[in-house]
Amino acid sequence: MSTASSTDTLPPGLDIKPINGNIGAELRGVALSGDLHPATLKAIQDAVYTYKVVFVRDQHHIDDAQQEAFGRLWGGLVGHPTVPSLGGTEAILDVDGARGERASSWHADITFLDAYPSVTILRPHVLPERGGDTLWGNTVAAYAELPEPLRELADKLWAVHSNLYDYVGDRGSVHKDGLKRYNEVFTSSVYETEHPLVAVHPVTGDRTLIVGHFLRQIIGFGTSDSQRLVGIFNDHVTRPENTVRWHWSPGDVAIWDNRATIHRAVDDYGDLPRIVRRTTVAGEPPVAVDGRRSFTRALGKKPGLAA
Ligand SMILES: O=C(O)CCC(=O)C(=O)O
Ligand SMILES: [Fe+2]
Repeated sequence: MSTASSTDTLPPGLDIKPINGNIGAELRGVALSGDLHPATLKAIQDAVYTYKVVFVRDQHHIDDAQQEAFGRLWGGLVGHPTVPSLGGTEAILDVDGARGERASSWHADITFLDAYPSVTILRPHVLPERGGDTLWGNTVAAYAELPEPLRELADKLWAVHSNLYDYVGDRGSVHKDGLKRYNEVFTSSVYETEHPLVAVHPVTGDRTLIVGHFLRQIIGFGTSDSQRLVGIFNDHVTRPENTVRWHWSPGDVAIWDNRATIHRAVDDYGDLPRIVRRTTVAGEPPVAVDGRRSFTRALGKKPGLAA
């Protein structure tokens, strides 16, 4: 893993422990807030861009307002374009398993928009007694390990991302009703965006794959060729060597680079309650290796739904 940060220049008390060889680190010795010393914020940001997802334990003092205040240190907050923010917050998305919001297929957040979020901050609000872990995969490491001819092909490809995706996927039927209701809100406006398959990360300069469940089709390919090709790239991101799995405890906060990862929750908690709260930071349209930028090419109300 490339190291953008060096542990010898860390502010006193701050400690970064990588979790494995390719993704994830635990940050110790910091109390997150909206009022961090610039050197501390810089060290956290370097850690996120280096390890792609960073976990901070024992942040019991973080409530919705504090989570948003910490998020604002990274740039403007952005809410979800179709799902209302939690009451009383500017941009917190409440993800409630009881409403069918299980987030259990691989995705990066809101890639159906061109300027999709740069960074996501997530904390558990209600945790099940067992299960409900979250996994992240490193899309930079996945690109880097591809055979060169495949990297050259990937560099040239563009894909359509949409919020009108196969939301049931290969999931069981237990939460079908909640999922259906949620999907009606989720797709009340439909977005279609063209992204390069490979973008140059605006902070690290690394090449990264833009994949995940909002990717509908590689442009210029038929459906089955597109699916098989995307499968090859996805498999590199989600193989165990490029992933980290986090088992949540109360007080945890996860911060991830949404432009260098995909993630999913593990839907193994049945009817036990599980709610997580998410804050997303504004991003900018990705840039392909040839300098072209992503763009949202269609946006409309879903037919048959009230405005
Ligand atoms: O529930 C989780 O662990 C992940 C939720 C998620 O994907 C999100 O909030 O973006
Ligand atoms: Fe997500």
